[in-house]
Amino acid sequence: MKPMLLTGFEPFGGESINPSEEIARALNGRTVAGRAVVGSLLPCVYGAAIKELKHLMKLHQPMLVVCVGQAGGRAEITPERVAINVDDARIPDNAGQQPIDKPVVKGGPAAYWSTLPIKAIVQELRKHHLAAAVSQTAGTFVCNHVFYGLMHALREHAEVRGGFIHVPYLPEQTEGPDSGIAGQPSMPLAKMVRGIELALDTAVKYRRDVRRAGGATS
Ligand code: PCA
Repeated sequence: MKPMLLTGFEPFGGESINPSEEIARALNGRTVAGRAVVGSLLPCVYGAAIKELKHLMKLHQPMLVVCVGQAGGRAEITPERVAINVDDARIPDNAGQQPIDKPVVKGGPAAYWSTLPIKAIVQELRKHHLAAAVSQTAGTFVCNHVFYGLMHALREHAEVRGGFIHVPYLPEQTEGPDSGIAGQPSMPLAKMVRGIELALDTAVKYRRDVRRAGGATS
């Protein structure tokens, strides 16, 4: 049986920890919905992150790919609806690159939809008392870049579904006395791990998304 690929990112922007890395590490080797989870790490670097993702996809031949990243300031686990064809960095990436208004893929379509059942995921997470909402933008930094690169790579592989989920800060990032982000929303790691595990489970079980209003952030 083909595995599921779950990726997290290395820390960036001066942080020493990235919740998405911890989640990928925690779920690596687990079985979810009868499938093995391969948890792996991507560099927070334009170009290199997509290269590594493609390498992992070739190596593991997954039936599902879920990439996870940190979205500081959000309070919920947020499956992303759409990846857009633009790199526009607010801060330099971990290699010092700061592209402005560049396409992810020259000549590529403006956007790709997630092929994850995003509303079913939100519904399942809320059923388990986890804060979740659909997000309408993954930003224009490395997360959106990887999300677009993923969906572009999957465009001719309709049998492999994929998408991106952003998660909040961890409490230890926002609680330190020297934290420049004190007071920002956060979520304990155990809840995030459970949330992403449920998202993987839901993605396998729901071939089609549910149709429901609400659940979206503005
Ligand atoms: N979050 C960043 C990149 C890596 C990560 O975890 C983003 O939202 O683009």
